[in-house]
Amino acid sequence: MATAERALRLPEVRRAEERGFLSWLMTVDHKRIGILYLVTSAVMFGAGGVEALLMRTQLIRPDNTVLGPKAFDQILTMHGTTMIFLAVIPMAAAFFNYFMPILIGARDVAFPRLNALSYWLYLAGAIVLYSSWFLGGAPDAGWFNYVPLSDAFSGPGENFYILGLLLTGFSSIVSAVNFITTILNMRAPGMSLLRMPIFAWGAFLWSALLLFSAPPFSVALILLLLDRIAGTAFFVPALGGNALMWQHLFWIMGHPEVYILAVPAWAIISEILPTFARKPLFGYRGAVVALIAISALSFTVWSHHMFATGMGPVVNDAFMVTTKLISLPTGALVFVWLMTLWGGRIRYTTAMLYAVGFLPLFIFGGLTGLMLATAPADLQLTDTYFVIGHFHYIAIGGVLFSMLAAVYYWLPKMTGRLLDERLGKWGFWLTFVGFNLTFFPMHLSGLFGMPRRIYTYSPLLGVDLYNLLSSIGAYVLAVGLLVTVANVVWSLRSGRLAGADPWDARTLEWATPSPVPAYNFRVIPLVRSRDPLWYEKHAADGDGRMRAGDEAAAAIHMPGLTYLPALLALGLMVAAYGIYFKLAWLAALGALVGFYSIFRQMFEADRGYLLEPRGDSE
Ligand code: HEM
Ligand SMILES: [Cu+2]
Repeated sequence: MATAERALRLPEVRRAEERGFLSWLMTVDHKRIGILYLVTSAVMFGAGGVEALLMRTQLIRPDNTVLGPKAFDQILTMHGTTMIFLAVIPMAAAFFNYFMPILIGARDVAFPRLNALSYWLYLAGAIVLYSSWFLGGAPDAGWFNYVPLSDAFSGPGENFYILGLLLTGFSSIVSAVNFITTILNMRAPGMSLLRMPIFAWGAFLWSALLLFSAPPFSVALILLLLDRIAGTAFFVPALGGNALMWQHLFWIMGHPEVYILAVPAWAIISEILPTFARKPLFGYRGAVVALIAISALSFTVWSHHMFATGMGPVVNDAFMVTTKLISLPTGALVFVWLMTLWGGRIRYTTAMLYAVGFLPLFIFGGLTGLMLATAPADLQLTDTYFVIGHFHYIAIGGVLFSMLAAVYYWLPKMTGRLLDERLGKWGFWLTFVGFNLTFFPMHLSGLFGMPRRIYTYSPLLGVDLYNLLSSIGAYVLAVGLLVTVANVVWSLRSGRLAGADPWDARTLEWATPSPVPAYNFRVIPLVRSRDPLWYEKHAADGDGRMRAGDEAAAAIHMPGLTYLPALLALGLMVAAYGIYFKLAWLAALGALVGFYSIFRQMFEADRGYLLEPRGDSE
C-alpha cells in the first residue's frame, strides 16, 4: 500500500541547519520566528518614531504650518496605532517567541506552524495598514477610532484600520493559544509552575490577556465594518444604534491592552534585575500572585477611559474603585523589584541601566495614573497633554526601556555577539535625558490647558516653552535610540563573541550555546531549582552544567519546513483588499487560497527531519 509505505519511510537525516531566504519564509522554528518578529517590529518602531518626530516638529512653536490638520490627524492616528499594535505587542511577541520555550526547557512551542501563521498574519496586517498611505489616505480617527469620526461618512482610511487590526488581532489570538498550550504542556522535567521564571509567567498572562481581549475588539471591528460597507447601524444613534457602545467595546480591549504592553516589560525586568543584582528574585510567589491579580483586575476597569462621557457618579465611582485597586498588586511588584536590588552586588551593565532606569519612570507614570483615575480630577485632565505625558511614561519609560534592556541582555544570545558597553551607556543616557525632556513638560502644558490631538496652538495659551522643550527632547531621544541601532548593527559583525553565559546568569537559555541551535537543547534539561543554571553552577551538589533529564539522542527530530502558514496569511490579506475595493472575486480568491492552505495542512503528513546536533552543544 502506498500510504503504508509512506508512513514507514523514515525522515531524512540532515547535518546542518537550514539557510537562505526560502528557509525564512518556510520556517517553523520559534527562534527564527522570534527574529522575524523582532526585525519587523523594530522597523515599525522606526515608522512610529518618524511619525512622532513629525508631530513634534509641527508642535515646536505655536501657529506652525509644517503639517496641516488633516495630515496631523493621519500621522497621529498612525503613530498611536503603529506603536501599540505593530511595534510594542510584536516586540513582546519576539522576545516571548525566542526565549519562553528555552526558559521552560522546551525544544519549540506546541504548534510550530500556528506560530509561523501568527507572524505572517501580523506582517499582513502591517502591510494592509500602511498601504493606506498609497490607497486614498491613512485613517485619521485616532488610535481608538471613535464613532462618529469613523462612521460610514468618514474617509477610506478607517477601512484599513479595521482590516489591518482584524489581521493583527487574529495573529494575537493564534499566538495566545499557542503560548498557553506550550507553557501548560511542554515544560522540562522538574519545571513546575512555581519554578517557572517570571518571564514565562509573563508570557502566560500576556497570552491570557490577548485571548480574552482580542475577540471582543474583533467583533467590534466587524460591526463597524458592516456599518461602513453594508449599511447596518450598530453605532448610529439616528437609526437606533449606540455610538457609546463602540467606546465600551474598544476599551474592553483597550485597557487590558495597557497590561498587554506592561506585562512583558515586567517579565523582562524580573529576569534582568536578579541576574545583575546576583540575588534570586525577592518574593517570587508574591510576584506571581500580583501578576495574576493585575491581569484579572485589568478586565474590570475599562470605563475609566470614559469618565467624561456622562455615565453618572455611581458608575464613575465604581470604575474609580476598581482602577485604584490595581495599584495594590502593582505596588507589590515594585516592592519585589526594589527588594531584589536591596543588598545585591549590582553590576551596572547597559542592560541593567535600562532595567534600573525603568523603575523611577514606571513609578512616576503610575502615580500620574492614580491622579487620572480620580474621576473629578480626570474631568479636568482628560484630553489634555497631561494624559499624553502620563501614558508615555508607561509606554516608553516602562515598556520601551524594558525592551531596550532585553536587547542588551538577550541579543548576544540570539546573535552570538555582545553589544558595545560604552556605546550602550551613551545611548542609555541620551535616551533617558531625551525622554524626560520630551514628556515631563507635557504634564505642565496639559495642566495649563493644552488639549491633545490638536495640530497647533495659540501663543496666548502660554505653553510655548514646554512645547519647545518637548520637541527638542524628542530629537535627543531619537539620537539616543539611533545610537542603540548603530550599536546593534556594529555588533553583528564586530561585537566580541558572547560565549554561552556572558552574564553568569541563572536561567536555562544560558545553558545553550549562543546563538542557540535549532533544537535548543541536545538533551532536555532536568530542572532542580527556580534558578536552574545558577543552582548547577553554584550549589553544593550542582554538576556545573544542566543535568540530562533523558538519554542523549543521536539525531533530533525536527518539524519540516512549510510555506503553508505564509500562504494562509497571504490569502487573508488578499481577501482584506477584496473587501476594501468591494471586489467580490478578489475576496473569494483570497478565501480560496486560505482554504487551500488549511486543507493541505489537514491532509499532509509532516514527517519532519532528523538533525545531527552541533559539536559545541551541551
Ligand atoms: C518614541 C518617542 C515617542 C514620541 C516622541 C511620541 C510622541 C507623541 C505625540 C506628540 C503624540 C500626540 C499627542 C496628541 O496630539 O494628542 C503621541 C500620541 C500617542 N502615542 Fe506617542 N510618542 C512616542 C512613543 C510612543 C510609544 C512607544 C507608544 C507605545 C505604546 C506611543 C503611543 C501613543 C499613543 C497611543 C498616542 C495617542 C494617539 C491618539 O491619540 O490617537 N507613543 N505620541
Ligand atoms: Cu485604562
